[in-house]
Amino acid sequence: MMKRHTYKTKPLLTSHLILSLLFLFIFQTSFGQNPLIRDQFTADPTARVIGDKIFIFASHDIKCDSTQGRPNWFCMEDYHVFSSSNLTDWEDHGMILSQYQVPWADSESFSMWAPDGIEKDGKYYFYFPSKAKGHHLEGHNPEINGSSFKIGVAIADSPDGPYVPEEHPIAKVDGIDPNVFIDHDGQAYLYWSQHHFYGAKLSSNMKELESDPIVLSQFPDEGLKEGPFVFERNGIYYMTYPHVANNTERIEYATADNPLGPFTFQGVIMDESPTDCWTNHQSVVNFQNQWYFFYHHNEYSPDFDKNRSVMADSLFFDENGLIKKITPSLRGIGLTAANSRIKLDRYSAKSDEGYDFEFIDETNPFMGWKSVFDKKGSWVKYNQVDFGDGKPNKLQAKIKAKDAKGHLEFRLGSGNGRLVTTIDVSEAQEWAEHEAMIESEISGIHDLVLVFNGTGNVEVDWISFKKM
Ligand code: FUB
Repeated sequence: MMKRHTYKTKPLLTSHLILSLLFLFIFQTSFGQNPLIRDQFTADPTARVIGDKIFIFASHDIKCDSTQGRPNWFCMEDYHVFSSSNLTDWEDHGMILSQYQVPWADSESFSMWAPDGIEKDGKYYFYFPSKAKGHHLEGHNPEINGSSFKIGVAIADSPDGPYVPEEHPIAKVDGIDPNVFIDHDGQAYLYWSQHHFYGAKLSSNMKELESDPIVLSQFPDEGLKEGPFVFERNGIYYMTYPHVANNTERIEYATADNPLGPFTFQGVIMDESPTDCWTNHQSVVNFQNQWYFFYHHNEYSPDFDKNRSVMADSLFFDENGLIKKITPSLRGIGLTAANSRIKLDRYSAKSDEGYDFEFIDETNPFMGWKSVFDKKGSWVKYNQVDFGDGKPNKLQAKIKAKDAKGHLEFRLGSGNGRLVTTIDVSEAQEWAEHEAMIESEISGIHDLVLVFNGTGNVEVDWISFKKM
């Protein structure tokens, strides 16, 4: 029979305060799990592999005041780029382009919508839509002067900029959501949306069209579609896109044997958001032999769906090259280091009853979430924790358990997996860091399960494994 390791827990002494502050400093840039970026709103992600890193070129939602942009609408004045070498720790390279720097853009329109960034011959090309100067003037007729949205390009020597925008938008391109695909022969294609999907060859300078735009055929006429993103795998060209087939955008895809189609509808990659985020916007990338799907959701802004956050999950193909449908997860991608602050509220699975997660501070969603257990036997599972050869001997956990009795059980694998240690919650009346000894050796990568074996209500902010 398995030995039960029960330790009376104690709040950490002030001598540990310095260590705690040190951990805070070390881990505040550790942004694994979903959402990937945890200190600002981000949307419309295009993920690209550049060198040995993955970069995200994203939109940047902000909260506008009444003098900025259109009330209760998207408010987007600039772009940031992010990168990671392990899918867990994301670096914000800062602002790379703003509406105030683009000569042709209306710098009061806050309409820097979904962008794309791509490398060609050692240069970096950043494509972005914005409303053009004069779009709101009386006499502007979209039928004659074209859409109020144009698409421009800015160029840099490094993926994180500085990017220098071209003087004028790309000629013959009216619309939003640019996407560039470069085929094996080096030919680049530009795609965008304006009621329909359009595509054209880009000239080798990547700044102008080489062929006239064509309307890409075989896409639904009913329901808004936008956000085209094309990639190639095994000779099949995949066009992925958000489409409002029913109420809000779901992500669909079609395939072709030519970058400009004709495309054949294949299916749905991600269903509509169950929580009414009206938009979604995707990209697909292969990084270190695994395919990933990047998208967005209003995770930090449940009451306003124009403040979104970038998410990512693994993507898989079947043997015929069809994409398997993805259910959005909170756990997301990448390994989580056992000695980081593991947020179980970004779980892989949970019990049907007795477990939920809530914002730590409703007034500041970027503080993140906490796990809440209120039923004996309730549990939460968190996959892919990397212990390396660390062999931790202590578990730390920040918990609060007002008037609760019983234990939190920490197990590896599944619900009845190997018991690592337990924490007695009966003395955790207020938020405090508690610790418990670990006697058995743990190394390698494990899934983790936390089970509440008690009564009352227990809240968990984070847990962490330490060697001390
Ligand atoms: O982010 C603004 C717009 O919302 C994008 O351009 C669309 O694709 C949708 O995500």
